[in-house]
Amino acid sequence: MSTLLSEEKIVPFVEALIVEAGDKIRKRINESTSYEMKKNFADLVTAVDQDLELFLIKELQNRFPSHYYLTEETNPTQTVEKDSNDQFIWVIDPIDGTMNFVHGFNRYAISIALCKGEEIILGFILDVNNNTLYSAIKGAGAFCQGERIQVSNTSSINNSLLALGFSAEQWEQKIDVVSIMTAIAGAARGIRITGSSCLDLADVATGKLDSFFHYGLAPWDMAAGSLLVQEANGICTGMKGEPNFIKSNGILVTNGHLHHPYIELMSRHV
Ligand code: 2AM
Ligand code: CA
Repeated sequence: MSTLLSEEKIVPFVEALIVEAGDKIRKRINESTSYEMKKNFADLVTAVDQDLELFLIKELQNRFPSHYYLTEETNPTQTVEKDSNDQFIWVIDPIDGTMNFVHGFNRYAISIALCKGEEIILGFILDVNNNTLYSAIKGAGAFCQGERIQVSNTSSINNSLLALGFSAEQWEQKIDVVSIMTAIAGAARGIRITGSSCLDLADVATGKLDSFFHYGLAPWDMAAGSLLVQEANGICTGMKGEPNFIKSNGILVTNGHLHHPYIELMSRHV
């Protein structure tokens, strides 16, 4: 890791923290049905999301007092200043898959990434229900429960399993994900819509899925998972291959072999 920080100290600290946070979510599972709406009826938040985020920020602030935060649910005191490439920024989603959490559908995760300026240097995802920990270190690999992971070798769309998602805003605006999905339905082996982007990214990184795309995600939905995929030798771009997927309106993720075939297939329907 080409930073001022020592990964040997940070990685175990964040891994222990995210596991502790997972315990806290599981202990409050009975509160999951009590939610508020944010922008619309599909955009939900619970007290568990908010409390978890504050807990994570407090613990990280104690340990790294000069760092900054970009988070989904609260406005931490040290928010990111624009155009500073030397800032260390923690990008946090306390629960990715809040709608699943509220409905008792067991697929949601905690996602934490550390960036130096715009470069994502560390990524951590905890699959809360399976208590499975994913970690990625820029330049040093991607891991599941400490074991190195690798994307799939699938090289034809016909043999591929793809996941996609709808963000709360897309649901309202009806961006035409459905027509892209229809095209893929005739070409790919299967399609999954699971409701947790960061776990879909983790599943591409481990080779369970071959590809994933999603419009309208926020940085906290994809920062940690995108590093996991890249360190597992996969590719993340915008939907038309743009390198800066965080700033694009959609993200396309594949095992690499399928990247151009999927861009080509989707470009006929975007
Ligand atoms: P969330 O659960 O943290 O909100 C579902 O397809 C995926 O889209 C989830 O990762 C979900 O993250 C994300 N998502 C849902 N609504 C969103 C919104 N308004 N902005 C960005 N991402 C959103
Ligand atoms: Ca969230």
